[in-house]
Amino acid sequence: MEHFEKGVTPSDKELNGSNLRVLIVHTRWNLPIVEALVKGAKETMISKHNVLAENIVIESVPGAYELPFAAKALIQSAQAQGSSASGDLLASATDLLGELTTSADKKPDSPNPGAKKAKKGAFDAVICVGVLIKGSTMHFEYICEAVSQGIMRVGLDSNIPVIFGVLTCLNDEQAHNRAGLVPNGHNHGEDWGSAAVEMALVKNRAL
Ligand code: DLZ
Repeated sequence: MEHFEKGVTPSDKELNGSNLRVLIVHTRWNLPIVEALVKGAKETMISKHNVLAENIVIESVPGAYELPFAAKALIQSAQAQGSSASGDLLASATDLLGELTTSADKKPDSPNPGAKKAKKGAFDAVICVGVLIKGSTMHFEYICEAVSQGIMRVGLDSNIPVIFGVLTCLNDEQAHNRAGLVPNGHNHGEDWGSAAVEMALVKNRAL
């Protein structure tokens, strides 16, 4: 048998996200690990897929159980605001992980008149990011089940791709490994960033 490399094989298509607007909703439970995953997703979308930093909106919720509701509410309000002037509210939503905002993100307008501008209105994709770590009770099982079903439902009901960026780990070590926080670890946030761009392009029939 050929050598088997576990994980996702990158798409052979060009994943150009320069015209996409993406929402990342993340938990504040297990925040240091979540921050690494959000950073991985954000930086991959910007550096690998040309998503504009100003077209990535980041919001937070307490825990993973809240992710589906928040994703749905934010998708709906962005759609309702559409391209109207009130769209500025979400377009300028604060980056709740301030340290993830680079100085380039903060430039109000590009001096280059041909440069792409920040999009307003509906999101093309959403990434829900969280880290569930099994404890000694059944809480983990209930939350995992509810969150995975909820995230799937939000995507199918809203017709916006919602990426399942939730680690469901048996211990801290697994979580650190999958957030790329240990040597030879892999940051799954990077895969989620690529998945969001790919699925947004599928949804927009741009692939
Ligand atoms: C309660 C709880 C527990 C035990 N563990 C986690 C976890 O590992 N990761 C996470 O994101 N959230 C956890 N929560 C919080 C729930 O997701 C939720 O925020 C609360 O039950 C309130 O609805």
